[in-house]
Amino acid sequence: MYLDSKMNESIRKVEAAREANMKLDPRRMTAEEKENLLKTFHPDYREDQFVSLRIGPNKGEKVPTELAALLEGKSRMDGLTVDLTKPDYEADVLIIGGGGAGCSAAIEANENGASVLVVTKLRVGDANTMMAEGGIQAADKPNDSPAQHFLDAFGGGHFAAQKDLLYKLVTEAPEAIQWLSKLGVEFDKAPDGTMITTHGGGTSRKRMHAAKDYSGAEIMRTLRDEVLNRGIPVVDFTSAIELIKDENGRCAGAVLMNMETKELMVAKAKTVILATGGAGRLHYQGFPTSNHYGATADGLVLAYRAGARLLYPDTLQYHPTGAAFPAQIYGALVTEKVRSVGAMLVNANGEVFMNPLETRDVSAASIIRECTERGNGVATPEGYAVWLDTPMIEAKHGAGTIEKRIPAMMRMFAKHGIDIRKEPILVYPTLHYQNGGLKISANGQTDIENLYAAGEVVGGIHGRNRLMGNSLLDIIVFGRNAGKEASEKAKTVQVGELTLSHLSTYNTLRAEAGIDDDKMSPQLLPDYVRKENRGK
Ligand code: MEZ
Repeated sequence: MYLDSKMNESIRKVEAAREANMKLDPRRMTAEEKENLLKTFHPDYREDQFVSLRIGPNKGEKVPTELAALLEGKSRMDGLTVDLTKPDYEADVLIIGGGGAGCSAAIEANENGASVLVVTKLRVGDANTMMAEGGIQAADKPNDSPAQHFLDAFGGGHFAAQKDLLYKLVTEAPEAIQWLSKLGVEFDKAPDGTMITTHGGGTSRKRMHAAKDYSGAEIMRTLRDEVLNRGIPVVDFTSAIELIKDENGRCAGAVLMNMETKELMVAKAKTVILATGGAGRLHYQGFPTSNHYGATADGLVLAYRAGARLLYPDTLQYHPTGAAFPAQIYGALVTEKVRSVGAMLVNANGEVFMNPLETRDVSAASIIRECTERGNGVATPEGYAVWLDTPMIEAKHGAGTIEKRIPAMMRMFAKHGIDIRKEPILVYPTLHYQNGGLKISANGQTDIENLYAAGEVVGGIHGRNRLMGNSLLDIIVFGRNAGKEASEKAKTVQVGELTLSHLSTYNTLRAEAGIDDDKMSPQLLPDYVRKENRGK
């Protein structure tokens, strides 16, 4: 239900062109066209939105301005003390983060006989995993192979992925699907029991496994149940505000903070796994986000301050189709699956302006170009947008398809009076994923001994752009991997005297670089205080 007369006028054009548009098979862009498009329109190329880091392992490299302020920020421990000799918690493996990667790690570490502690600043399962919709990739069909999966992801990521990590991702994908199925994930299946798979942007084979369009929620539900059923201790509403090392420079725990009372506690561990997720709630460049409330780059800050290197921190993913209208769902994810099952992107004049399954960076840049340089966007209260012509889906595949394949989308828009079976929807890129993050080796360890990382906090698995469905996959493959490796390592670790001396080192670097602003980090929660009310 679009009440704006300009929007309605534009919808009439989309409806008039629908039949002809459905017959189109828009060509893919050439490599040169893509490169020019990205350079001119992708937000990663806006030089004025990045600064060079002045301190730390990535000194001299560019990162988003908002992230630099946190990486170079002042520790929340400044002026505070904790008694490191009297830990409040002790475990073999401390896992920071209760999303898909953290829970997968917890299950495997528990399976390997380790005592595990999960701490999470919100509740277990409050994570981007829960919000992933369209599916998880795995090359497990006869016409496909991990090699094919590798080529798609390597090309889609601009040939920048760490080959050993990507190899692990694609070769362990089929087993990851089996593992999830055995734990109880209800993937969509054909009547004969075979998995239904679809295309995503940049895939050469149909390898997206889904649970309708709430794939992440179904996976997270299952992992969370497994963690709780195993009796793995989980401390909710408790953030990690600094890592702790031992006298030998190895990671050995974290300072925790109760999010409500602000009480500080010490968790001592033989190994630590960071699984703190992404950064969408930093709203880089003012973009809305599809991310959950806790996505504030905390893990990057903790590890960077302790000396871990980041890989590709200057590359972010803007999901091409964030909801652009109505305002209540501005930035919410409109899953790529909507395009996989047949909807095309159409401009204000009813014209198809691109192949709907280009890779995400290319699609996002193409939508931005349509709305800016070409002036073919639909005006919305928030800016401009293009149409995603959802009624095409049932025109192609028959009545009932939308409710069966993308019911969450149908429900999200129905709440606002829009029936996506009958009306197209307005979309614009939304901040969705950090392609960069902590550098790890294939065993999941960061640059710091006994500090492991898994999930969105890691960089390098996907290169400089990630394909749909490879993130749900990486949290499982690398979450499990980190759980196995960290628990195995814990068997051999003798923790020395605990210390926070790396904070003094960091403070010295700050002072030497003349950094005197008092922005505290990690940020922990998004900053939604109106500018005029700040400090009140
Ligand atoms: O991998 C993702 O980011 C994903 C599955 C998102 C989506 O469009 O549904």
